[in-house]
Amino acid sequence: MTEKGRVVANFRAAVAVLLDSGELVTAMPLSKLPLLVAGDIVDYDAERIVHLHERATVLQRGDARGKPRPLAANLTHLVIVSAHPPGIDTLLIDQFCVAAENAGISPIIILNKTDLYEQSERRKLDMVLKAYLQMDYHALAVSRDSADGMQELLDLLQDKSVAFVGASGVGKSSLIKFLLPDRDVREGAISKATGFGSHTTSVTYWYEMGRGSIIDSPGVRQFTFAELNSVDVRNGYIDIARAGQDCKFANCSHRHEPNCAVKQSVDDSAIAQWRYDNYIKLTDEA
Ligand SMILES: Nc1nc2c(ncn2[C@@H]2O[C@H](COP(=O)(O)OP(=O)(O)OP(=O)(O)O)[C@@H](O)[C@H]2O)c(=O)[nH]1
Ligand SMILES: [Mg+2]
Ligand SMILES: [Zn+2]
Repeated sequence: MTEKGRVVANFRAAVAVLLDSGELVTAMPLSKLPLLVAGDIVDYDAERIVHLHERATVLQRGDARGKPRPLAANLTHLVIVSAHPPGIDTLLIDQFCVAAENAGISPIIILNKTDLYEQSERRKLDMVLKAYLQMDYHALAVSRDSADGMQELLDLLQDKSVAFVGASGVGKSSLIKFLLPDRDVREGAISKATGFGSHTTSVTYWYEMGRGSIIDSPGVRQFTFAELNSVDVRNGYIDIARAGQDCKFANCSHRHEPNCAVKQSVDDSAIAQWRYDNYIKLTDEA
């Protein structure tokens, strides 16, 4: 009998699937299927994954050779976490924003560990928050340790299907643990069902949260786009794309063209200089 379920984790050899019946099983995907990821909806039959349901969205990154590699499926929102330490990394935040926008997923920016911020870092935090709020993104400063902003975060994530991404050590797993106090129990169940160790963040996990869900993912050092060209990057910078509608040239790259509305917006501080600098860096790369 075929049963529907949700991929909750992908190990090298097998995937863990939470069946609609509530049973947690491990299964081998048929070889004709693409790489399955947390959040995928699949059909399970006799210890096999026999079918992958169409993904509403899929977040991808480029592997070492630039080939697209799915990270998580069926997200409505991407929670991009940054913190000091290890340091608020606006380039990495922007990369995730661009990848999310191009995948039809809404970015949410979370700056964690506010309990640790000295004055200079606080200034950087305020500057970064302001820029993303100005573009109508959700952006929030939080602390797992002082509980600053945690209720707002919980409210914000209600009924959403999200994945937490960001550099290693920014507190993704800590925040999720706070939001889902029984997380360890569930991870233990996955580990028992699969026989794979779980006290590592090398695997992406899917958790149900109310009518929504949360995916915890391993930290990344850097992010490479998969199959995005410079026009995709330009469109992924929604503030720059918006301002760019008033440029003299429809295909303006916002670098050296005359009457560029984007460069004017940067001069007027309507677009932050660092957003523009990151945009130049990322379009160079794409
Ligand atoms: N002071 C302080 N420390 C925090 C906070 N949130 C997390 N930490 C600490 O930051 C460290 C890293 O947290 P993790 O949750 O493991 O980070 P992660 O993003 O899941 O890291 P990876 O799994 O490696 O990607 C841990 O020692 C946490 O206790 C916070 O709000 N304040
Ligand atoms: Mg983690
Ligand atoms: Zn322009």
